[in-house]
Amino acid sequence: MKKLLPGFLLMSLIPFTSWAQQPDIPQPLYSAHIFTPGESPSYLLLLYDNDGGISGVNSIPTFQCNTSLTPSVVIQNFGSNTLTTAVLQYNIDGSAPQFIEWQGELAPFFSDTILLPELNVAPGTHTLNVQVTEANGETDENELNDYSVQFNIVGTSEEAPYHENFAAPFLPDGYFVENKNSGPSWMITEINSQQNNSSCIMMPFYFNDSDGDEDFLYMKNLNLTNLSSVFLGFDVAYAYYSEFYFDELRIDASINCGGSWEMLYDKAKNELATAPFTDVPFTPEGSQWRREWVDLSPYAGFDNVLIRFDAISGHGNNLYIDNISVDENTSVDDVSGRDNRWVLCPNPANESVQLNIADPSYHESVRLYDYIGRLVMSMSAEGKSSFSIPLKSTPAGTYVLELMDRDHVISCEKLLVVH
Ligand SMILES: [Ca+2]
Ligand SMILES: [Ca+2]
Ligand SMILES: [Ca+2]
Repeated sequence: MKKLLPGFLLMSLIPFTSWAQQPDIPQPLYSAHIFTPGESPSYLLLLYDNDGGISGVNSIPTFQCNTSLTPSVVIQNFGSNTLTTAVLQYNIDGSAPQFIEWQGELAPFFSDTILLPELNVAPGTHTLNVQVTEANGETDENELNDYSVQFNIVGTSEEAPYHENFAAPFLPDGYFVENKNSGPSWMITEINSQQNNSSCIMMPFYFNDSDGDEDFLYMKNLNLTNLSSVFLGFDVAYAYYSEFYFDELRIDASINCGGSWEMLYDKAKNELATAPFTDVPFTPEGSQWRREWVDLSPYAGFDNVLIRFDAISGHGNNLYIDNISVDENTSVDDVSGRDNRWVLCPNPANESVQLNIADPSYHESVRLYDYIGRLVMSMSAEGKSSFSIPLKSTPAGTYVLELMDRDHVISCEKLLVVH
């Protein structure tokens, strides 16, 4: 029988005002909400005499490499009667349900933890659904406190060289998105201006008004044992919204399945932008793409390398990524068919490096980036077939030299600076 919670209990248990001020907290009337690990639902009303619910699922990371997991679920009494028996039903992705009978003694709002049997799941994105079907021997009528949590199993790593141009209208196998607030996030979209095919991946920052929100795009995990030097390449297109509303893109890598991450790339605002800022949703023209290179050489030889794109929202404007490559060389021939004729000498270099360009007629500039993608130097290459770049004041390390025409990267080379 439905009833309203007495006012004093409502006020003592539920921070109504704080809930109303925090729209990111899952609201109690949305049964369709899918939780991510660590997120907890909130419940406001004791509407039923006998009502068991699930208030949390533990030991389900957002992703893991192991294909078996042993979650525990938190059963909570949302009814006004003491809960002494309950039947839990659970399944993965809507498959045949399994049942667990629970016995105990829970006063209203008290909870207990139940360990589920080991679950074995195939690589991919999955949803674990847990619900209480019976409470105190009666059918549990309140489904709003059932629980679903999404997780990802990382499969066997794919051997590099690796290329992905997002030709299909859905995320490629082995990719997944971590979006804690369930807002607008990484998605496949179509941009007519893009080369190869019109599909690419987009982070709709324009529509994400949650400042500081992080959305992760995980690439297919890769086996780099056959490569001695490795570069991650990708096309990017981005415009920010205004002087005060701009976003950030980071790239991290992990060799222990996400146990720890190293940041390899970090750009925002002008460094990230490929087009002038605009206050309408940004869609790139063909000339508004730029090829980026990230040195993955420290990861050469590892057999399970996980790479993620970390989109940090500043409520700016849309970001696009396409034509991801993980390969030994940085020639863009692989992805765009452009010419690549230049020589760096010496390499490694100490005081300077000499550039010899076969056809100087359509090259405009050379840019030098450091290991995490920060622009170190930019100089004109217009009409020059040979020139020298001074490196005396450039710290020793790994760099990337880009040869540009007016809008595009023509070619990239890895440059080692030693002193
Ligand atoms: Ca229930
Ligand atoms: Ca594409
Ligand atoms: Ca988000």
